[in-house]
Amino acid sequence: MKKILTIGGSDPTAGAGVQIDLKVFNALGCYGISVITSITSQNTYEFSSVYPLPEEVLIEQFETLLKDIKPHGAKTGMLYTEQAVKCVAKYIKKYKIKNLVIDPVITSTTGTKLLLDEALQILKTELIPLSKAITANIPEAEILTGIKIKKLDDMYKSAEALFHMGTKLAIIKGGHFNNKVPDLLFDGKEFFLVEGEKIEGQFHGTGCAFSSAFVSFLCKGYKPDEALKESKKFVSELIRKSLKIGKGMKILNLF
Ligand code: PXL
Repeated sequence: MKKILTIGGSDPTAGAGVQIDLKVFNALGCYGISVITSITSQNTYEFSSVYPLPEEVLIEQFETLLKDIKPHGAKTGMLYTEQAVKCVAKYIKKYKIKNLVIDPVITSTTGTKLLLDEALQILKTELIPLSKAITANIPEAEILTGIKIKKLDDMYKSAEALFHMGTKLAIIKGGHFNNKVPDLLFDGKEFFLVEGEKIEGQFHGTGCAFSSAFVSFLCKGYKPDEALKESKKFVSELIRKSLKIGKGMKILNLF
């Protein structure tokens, strides 16, 4: 069985963060392991706080886990601090982890900062060059590349710019577009565009679920364009079946 490491924040609703990542790995037949960077306090309508874990706690988790278990792939979600980004880069290198998928989590659906400004710079210079793929939504791609995305053509330019930051597969998710929600992948040579159907509403954890599905399909040997198609299909289905478990946003349903 493929083993996949998620590195990110804890979300008590289990709708995003490491909790949803582990559920996605499981649903796709992979074994998920985790390193927690921060503890968030939130429910489906309110995000109240972020508590970043001290660096030594991150180091302790990585050292203990990775001397025992070698993952086939990894993904990052909420990293929050510069120290956390640097620490992740160090362990990806030290344990030569292939198939690193970066979900560049910058703000929560409710608008809370999930990556500090200094950390964003380090993510660009130290972590993206170690990655196999980056899965950015439109606002994240705009922040990372500085290119405003107003039309499809801008997505192509942005994907090229992301690729040139040092990843192997640049993915831009067009969920914030209104019509065909196009997702675009650029591998340095070719572009692949996958369209879907817009489902109205706000759903918690779709970015986390998408990047977790993508790393799972990559680890299972799917080609990048197939992994993209399958991940999009998988997440659309979770959105279609989403549940209202609290008073606010709906969460993805993996049953
Ligand atoms: O969806 C991004 C995300 C990632 N990780 C954690 C989160 C969120 C959004 O709220 O809470 C822990």
